[in-house]
Amino acid sequence: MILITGFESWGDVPSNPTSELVEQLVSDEVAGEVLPVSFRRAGERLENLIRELRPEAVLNLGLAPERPVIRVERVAINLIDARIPDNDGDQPVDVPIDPDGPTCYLSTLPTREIVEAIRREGIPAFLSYSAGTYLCNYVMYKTLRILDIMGLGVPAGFIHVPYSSEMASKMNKPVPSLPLATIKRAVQVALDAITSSSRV
Ligand code: PCA
Repeated sequence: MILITGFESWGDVPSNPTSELVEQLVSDEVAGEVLPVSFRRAGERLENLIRELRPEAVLNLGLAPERPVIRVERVAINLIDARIPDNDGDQPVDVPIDPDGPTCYLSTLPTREIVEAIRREGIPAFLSYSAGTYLCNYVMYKTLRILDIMGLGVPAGFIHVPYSSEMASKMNKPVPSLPLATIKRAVQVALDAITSSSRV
């Protein structure tokens, strides 16, 4: 069983393609969860899910509103610096995610293979060395931290996606986007790469 997570919308983002992706990708082998954009609630939800499901891999997804391509994140840092409040109105600035945790965790997914496999499909994808300092970095760090504490050596990491073109076409400002089917294909290719590299 692979666990994939997405996010609800937040701030001035009208809708988040990752919640739709998670709903569409759930299957017998894939469990999905849409996480709240909340520092207080997202970590707890993740921890409960991982303890309950004991997944063989975890793939967290999030929207990067300004980016035109798929970005496979390589590193999560132990820092929150929220530029805007989360959906509970909390805005932590310059605080560690876990005061007892390491400075950073590297993704344990086959990140380069995933980028290459997505590009072979004709979909633009890049490695990224910063998942930001908001909820996405938080969830990637938390996932790797929880797995570390539990001693579960399963692959885990994060992929940022752009808006879907379907969403972008309803917005009143120009934003980079890819068709939802294209983003979904990229995530499927990533899941295949994770499965074949870890023989989940
Ligand atoms: N993207 C935000 C939080 C939720 C999401 O989908 C981020 O990049 O932190």
